[in-house]
Amino acid sequence: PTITRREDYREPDWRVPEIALDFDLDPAATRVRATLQVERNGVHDRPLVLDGDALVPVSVLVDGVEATGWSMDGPNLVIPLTGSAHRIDTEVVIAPERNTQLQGLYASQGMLCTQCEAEGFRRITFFPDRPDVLSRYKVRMTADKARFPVLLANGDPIAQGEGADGRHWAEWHDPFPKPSYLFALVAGDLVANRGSFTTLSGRTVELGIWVRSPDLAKTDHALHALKLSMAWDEQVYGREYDLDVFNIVAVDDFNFGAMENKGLNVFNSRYILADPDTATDYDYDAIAAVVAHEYFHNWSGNRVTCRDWFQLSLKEGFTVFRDQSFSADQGSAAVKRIEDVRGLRASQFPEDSGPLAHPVRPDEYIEISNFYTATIYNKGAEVIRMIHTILGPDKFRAGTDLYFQRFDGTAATCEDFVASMEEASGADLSQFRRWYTQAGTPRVSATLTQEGGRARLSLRQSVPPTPGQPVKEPMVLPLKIKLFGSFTGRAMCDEQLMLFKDDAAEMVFENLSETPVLSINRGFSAPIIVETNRTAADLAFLSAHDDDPFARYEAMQQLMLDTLVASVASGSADHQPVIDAVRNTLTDGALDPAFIAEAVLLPSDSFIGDQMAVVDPEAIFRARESLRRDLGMALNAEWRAAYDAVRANRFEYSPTGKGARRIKTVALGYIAASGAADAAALAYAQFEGADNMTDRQGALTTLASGTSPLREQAIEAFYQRYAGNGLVLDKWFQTQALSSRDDTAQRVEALAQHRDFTLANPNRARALIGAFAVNQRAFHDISGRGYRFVADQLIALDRLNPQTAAKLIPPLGRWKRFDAARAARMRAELERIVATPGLSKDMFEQATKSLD
Ligand code: B3K
Ligand code: ZN
Repeated sequence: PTITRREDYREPDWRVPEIALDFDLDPAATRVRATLQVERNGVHDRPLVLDGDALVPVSVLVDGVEATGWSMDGPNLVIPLTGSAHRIDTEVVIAPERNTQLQGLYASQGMLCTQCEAEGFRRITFFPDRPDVLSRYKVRMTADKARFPVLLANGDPIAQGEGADGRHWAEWHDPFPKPSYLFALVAGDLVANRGSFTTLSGRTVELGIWVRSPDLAKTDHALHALKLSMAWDEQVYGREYDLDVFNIVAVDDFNFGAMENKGLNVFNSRYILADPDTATDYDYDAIAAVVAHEYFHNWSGNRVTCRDWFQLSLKEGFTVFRDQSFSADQGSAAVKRIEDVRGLRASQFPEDSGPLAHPVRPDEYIEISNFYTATIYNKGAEVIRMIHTILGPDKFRAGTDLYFQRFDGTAATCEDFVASMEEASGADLSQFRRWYTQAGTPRVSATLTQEGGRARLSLRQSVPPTPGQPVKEPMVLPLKIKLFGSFTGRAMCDEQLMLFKDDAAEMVFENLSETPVLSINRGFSAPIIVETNRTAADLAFLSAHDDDPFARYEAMQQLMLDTLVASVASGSADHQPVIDAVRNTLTDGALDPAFIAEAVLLPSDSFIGDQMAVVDPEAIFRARESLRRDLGMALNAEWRAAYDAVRANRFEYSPTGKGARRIKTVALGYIAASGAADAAALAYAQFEGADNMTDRQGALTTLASGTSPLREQAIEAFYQRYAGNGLVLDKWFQTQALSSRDDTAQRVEALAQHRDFTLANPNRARALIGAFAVNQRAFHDISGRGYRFVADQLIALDRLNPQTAAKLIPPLGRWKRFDAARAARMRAELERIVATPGLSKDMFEQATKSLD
């Protein structure tokens, strides 16, 4: 397979200012006629090359005349042209119902829909399918009126009418030039939850959330989130919506979360549909965040798009930062930051330390779909957040204003963004740009020493080698730092923002009247790993006294981690400091319950593993369970008090309601961990009596890892209650795949044979296989059966849907982190995948890189 390199970027040979598309829609055979106005870009004699993927031209016309000189170069259509501007007409026939890749035009549950990013448009029609070719689109769709009464596309509806034989048609025009990856159409039997929004300048926008009619009652939350997002982008970024309509369609079969097509977002239904009985608080929050994310792309992605796919983080990192800020403003900013950092550590840190590590702006790829990663999205968001921290909110806003104004209607680069930030603020970000080029998570060691009234903070940084980048330069690390007096608990200075730019640095604090304790990287101001010389007592102190909630959480996590790592190393550890710290937090009436619930959770098995030279999944599991049991027993009364305080709450979707449900299930988990005789009955009562999915799934999760006979009863009752609800069945599969029981691998193998299991639906595949592969204990069973099972499934999935299959490779690629026996078995499965005949280039790239 060929490698695409950033340094090879060239402007397009031909521009396409206008395109008209005419679809004769039918699931078995859709006729696509395209009319392109093409213009030669610069002086050259190269032919027009139109990307195609599995397309066969039915006809090709140049300036209205049947063309003869065209040829195929592999999948692409090559048309020699003599003039500087021409009209090109092509016609192809495609089969949406046979499209199992879910890329291009495909069928899902009776509707037809599209997904074009990154390179799906070429599966619909011949076109220069690259983001720096911007065109105005006119779309006409004709379809059977009974099967497809609703016909939607980008932009504004222009006309509609009846045709012959029960068919009807509609025309949509999008006045904003856009790249092909933002094209979308949807045809189906859909109903809309309608709303409207009045913009900053007083224009009215008609909003519609389109679903199949039984789902209509589950769309209010998404519609509400859309209105909040539109208002937030006006207030915080001064960005106004620009079309008269904004539509969102929910689709059951979708490769990822959602897609920001201009004026017509298409969503995985899991990020639209919610009611208390079927969606958890986590789902409600994720829906609001994804609705916001896709809406925010209208400016950061659509009005200003990417020049090439190496610039992907230009729109994704920035837009994730925007959606994170939006969510932080809707509820507890501290809890949101904790969740985002936990996500970064769970997905991006392992990526950055493994075989698939790549910079935020990569240098090369085989398959661009493999680069929609936690590094591009989440580390990219951290990079934007650091710019925000360094510049401050006002200069940051001046920078985004300049960026949007200067690059509106164009395809821009990460460099354009950073340069706008520099120009608007006067800051020098030259060294900061290394965040775009160097992969790997920086490590900082911070040592605080005291002599009399003076303390000295010594810092050292290093960036580990990553594939293709053996040697690294020092990074710019914005570190928020503060000292607290260990006796009075008082702050000993204001928070300092230090820009740490060299291999080593020192900071001196004078006139100290008591022993200081170091609070560093407050708010997770830099996405790095910090090692300090703080003692268990220091960490316990900070977990109770730091005035930055994130730093409090972090101190508790570090205390827990240090305890667990010691326990794994030596078979046991003193649990008392953790027990005392958890008691303090749990019983601190001044704290937000949602924060408490996050702070008292132990680090995950895999995060503990990430701290170790060689991951020992069984020892980690034992150490963690032992600490959970001791916490459960020692604080039995406190957990029960916390539980009883909220036990009788009725469902209410509010920050208070969410906090109460969170602490409730966390407390239930600890009561179960203590081995209390009544724990399973308590969990079953919560399961049965729940008036919402958060409580019900929380109880099911607790039961699923236990040994009570009530476990099977709950699993069966859950299945019966939600039979036919795909999104809830996903939870059913996932909860079992995440169980910490000894027999999880067998169970998951059996579930793969269940009549409701299918690889054809990406949500279902991820719910079982994706979840199992991150269940550290079960997946890494020493027998190797977990590896074999996942490899078998991925080989089968690759034949249907390469994009979704390739996304599930990374857990197998972590072999270097494990003992020789496990590593050999993991490698053997990767080798088996690579040797599979007909493997997609998506899987080939992920699996071969994972073997290095
Ligand atoms: N831009 C899309 C992601 C497309 C993924 C293509 N493999 C959704 C988003 O990030 O908003
Ligand atoms: Zn995005």
